[in-house]
Amino acid sequence: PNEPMVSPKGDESVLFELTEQFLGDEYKSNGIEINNRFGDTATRTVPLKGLRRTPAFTKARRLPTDEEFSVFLPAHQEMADEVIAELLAVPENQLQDLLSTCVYARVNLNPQLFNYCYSVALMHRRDTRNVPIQNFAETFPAKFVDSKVFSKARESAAVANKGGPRIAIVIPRDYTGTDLDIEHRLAYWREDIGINLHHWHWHLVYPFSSTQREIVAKDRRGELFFYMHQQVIARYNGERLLNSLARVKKFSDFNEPIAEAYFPKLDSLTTSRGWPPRQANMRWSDLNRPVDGLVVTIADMNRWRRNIEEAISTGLVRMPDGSTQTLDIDTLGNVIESSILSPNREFYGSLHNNGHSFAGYMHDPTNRYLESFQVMADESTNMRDPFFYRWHAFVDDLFQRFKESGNVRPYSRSELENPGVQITSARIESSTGDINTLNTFWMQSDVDLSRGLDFSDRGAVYARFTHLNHRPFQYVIEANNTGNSRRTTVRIFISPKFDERNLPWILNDQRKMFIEMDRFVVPLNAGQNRIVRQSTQSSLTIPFEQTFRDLSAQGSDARNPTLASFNFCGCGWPQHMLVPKGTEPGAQYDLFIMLSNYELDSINNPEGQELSCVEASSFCGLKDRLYPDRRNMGYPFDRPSTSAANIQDFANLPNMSLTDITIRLQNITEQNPRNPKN
Ligand code: CUO
Repeated sequence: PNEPMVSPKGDESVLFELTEQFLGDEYKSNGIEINNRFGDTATRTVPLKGLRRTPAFTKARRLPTDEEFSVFLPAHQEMADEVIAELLAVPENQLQDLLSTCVYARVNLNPQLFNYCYSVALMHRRDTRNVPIQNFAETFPAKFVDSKVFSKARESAAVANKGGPRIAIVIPRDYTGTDLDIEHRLAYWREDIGINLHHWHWHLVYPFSSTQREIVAKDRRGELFFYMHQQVIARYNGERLLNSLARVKKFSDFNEPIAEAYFPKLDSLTTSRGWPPRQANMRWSDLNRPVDGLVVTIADMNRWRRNIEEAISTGLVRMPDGSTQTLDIDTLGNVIESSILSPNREFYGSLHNNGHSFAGYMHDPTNRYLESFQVMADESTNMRDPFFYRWHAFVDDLFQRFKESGNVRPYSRSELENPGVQITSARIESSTGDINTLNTFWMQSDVDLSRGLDFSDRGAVYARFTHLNHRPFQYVIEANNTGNSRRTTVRIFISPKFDERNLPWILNDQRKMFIEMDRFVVPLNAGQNRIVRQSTQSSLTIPFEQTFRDLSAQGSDARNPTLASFNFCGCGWPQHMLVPKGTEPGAQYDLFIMLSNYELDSINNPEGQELSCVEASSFCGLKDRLYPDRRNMGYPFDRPSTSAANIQDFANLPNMSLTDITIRLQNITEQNPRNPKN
């Protein structure tokens, strides 16, 4: 109803032929001819097979089509469970039936609810696994860019000739605040479209609830919840130091006022309302919003937290029958988040998810004003908000306390060394010719928003945004192997060299600041070896074109079969944000490289599975396979060391190296060469 049943694809626009069976009552009774408006511009009409059975969607129908949807709201999660179950229940390889069921769901349900369930279903049905799901910034661009873009886009669509050249609508770099707000210094990072897309995609790949347990029960998903978010906090903290701010302060007193304000300046095209802002010094309140299934108090949060802290300090999880089990990091991830894999959701509650809801409803905790949630309660928008990092710093601290508790043993020398393997030299070579200097700069890129706009049948609507980028570089590692030929895992991390007072770190603080840059397996011949690895090959990142897929102006990747398998492949840290911003004079960083013992790293995954896109396994795992590293995620920095006080002590094994590097920001803005020529 509020978006067309047309799928533009390249120059083609496809119209589904909706018979009465598909229409909601409001259309049946008043005789609206739904096809007419877009029928004029459709280049192809697709007839639909009749529905064998009309899905009841008893719960899902209760969400009006013009409301926001969030998986953090228990009522919405139940609706999603219902729709996903229905889409998965269509028998395998009955794709016409699936299409009809999807169209029926699309016409009759809230568009965001539909989009979420449709994406999860495509990703998890065996017969649609390789069907690309649409980029979320394409279907719901309003969650990613300044709301002013849309009125300008309407204007431009109204006056432009079909197919004529388009002038990009420029999104200013500082549209959500000024530097009078110190937190605004980080806006370029928090509001980056690629970072927000990564986070949305991660949670789509790793849902925390489903009536189908196997959708949730992916290999080590609880540990990956910990690790991916831990690395986000480490990256954010490093970025804060570069902007002369201290590391983020965890939000641990749930009654304390929140100093950080946030005014998102996003409008929802679904609700036709602006996203609610947060003033400085607002507080959490008990939530009593039965309509959202959200009746939870701060006292509940404190009780769950105490129970989790008890599990962390004892190393034991209490089961519903009163027995106990040993706590491990994967279980702890599922407990804290919480996912349906949490062994005792009654006792440990849903601490992390409800934190997002408390933050999301500070302005209307009892629904008195019929207000929708703030950006914190939506996974595609919450990384924009400074409070996200305060909340996740609290969450991360729980995990770190577990890693620092007596229940986790520090690594022994034999778990860190790699007998016979020695790094003889390691350096970074930049494409600029610099050695051990990384170069960053600003770039303006155009994205085509037209597919998420219902007035844009006249062609592309480009928005031009500014983002950080860096010059490509390579790692060059020389290693000596006195043993037989074998494999090794190369692990590359960087960290700021000094803390916020410009003092060298103690290891237990710096280990939390190391950010993973790459991890890969290479063969080592007997004798001297030279390992060369490009920055674009990072196991963390996906290329710009894959982050933005159809959005990228010249990427035009719907027509590029090499990017067909977007589903897992859209998950990944954006390549353009791989390197921290640095500073103009140059920020000093430690480069840590380790060649670990492959016998303790290896995982038996089936070889030879054809992949049609770059995978970013460090944060996102591998589709239908085991996480490709047997070590604990974050190894070797996930645990404190008992023997080393600082990184120099720690990195003194022959299979490790520590190199001083500099990250230099060149404060210029370049145009992305892929931008369309005006
Ligand atoms: Cu990703 Cu809190 O888990 O946002």
